[in-house]
Amino acid sequence: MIELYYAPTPNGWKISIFLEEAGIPYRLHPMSLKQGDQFKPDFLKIAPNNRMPAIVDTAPADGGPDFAIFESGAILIYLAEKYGRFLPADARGRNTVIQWLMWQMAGLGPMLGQHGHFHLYATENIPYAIDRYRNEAARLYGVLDRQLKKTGAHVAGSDYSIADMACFPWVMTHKAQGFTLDDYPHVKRWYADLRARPALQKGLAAGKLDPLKGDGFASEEDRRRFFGISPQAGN
Ligand SMILES: N[C@@H](CCC(=O)N[C@@H](CS)C(=O)NCC(=O)O)C(=O)O
Repeated sequence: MIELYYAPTPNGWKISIFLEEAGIPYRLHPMSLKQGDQFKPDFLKIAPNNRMPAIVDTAPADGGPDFAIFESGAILIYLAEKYGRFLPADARGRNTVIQWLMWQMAGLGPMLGQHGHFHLYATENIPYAIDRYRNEAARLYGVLDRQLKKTGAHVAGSDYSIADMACFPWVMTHKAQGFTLDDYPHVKRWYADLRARPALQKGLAAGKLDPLKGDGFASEEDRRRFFGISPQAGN
């Protein structure tokens, strides 16, 4: 069984989308990030970076003990390899998917994450930070648009892959972040194609509550810690 430690955010959705697309049974362990579940000692044994998503595979292919994995990109590669889905077996195809997965993990996700923070959540308006991350996010949208123009289909080529599953949930934030896909017509076409997939929609529906909305912070200290304004565990 795949035990999924999860909150409904872009990084969490990557994994619920994969599991639904591949039709793999899993047990959801909903986490409240605002209440600090990511800092609980039992979770840190699975995910030492105190961030979700994380999984525990209780039936690893080698027949060994339970195997815990953190970092959404590593989880996607592990699941793709274990179940032989959404990652080509040939070296070129596989490496192309991994290039775009790494691009998402190191670029698109973190830059949209920072832009989202300064644009939507920061209590202080800091134009320097907003502009810096907005410009970089716009550049990355341009890179993705040119790639999708080239492939004419999916992020890493003709086949749907874990690179699409990693990028899609972050592109979902475009409206809230003040981007329009009209500026990126190839991203717009790809986004609509993926949005129509029933399994992807099921992945997005997992554990509906949005942990970044509502009044879920127990205290101002929790809010400051969540957004990295106060030191966190391990600092
Ligand atoms: N690089 C990590 C990022 C994970 C991450 O930032 N998760 C966020 C939610 S999207 C989190 O758990 N935040 C909790 C916190 O900031 O305390 C991954 O892709 O798994």
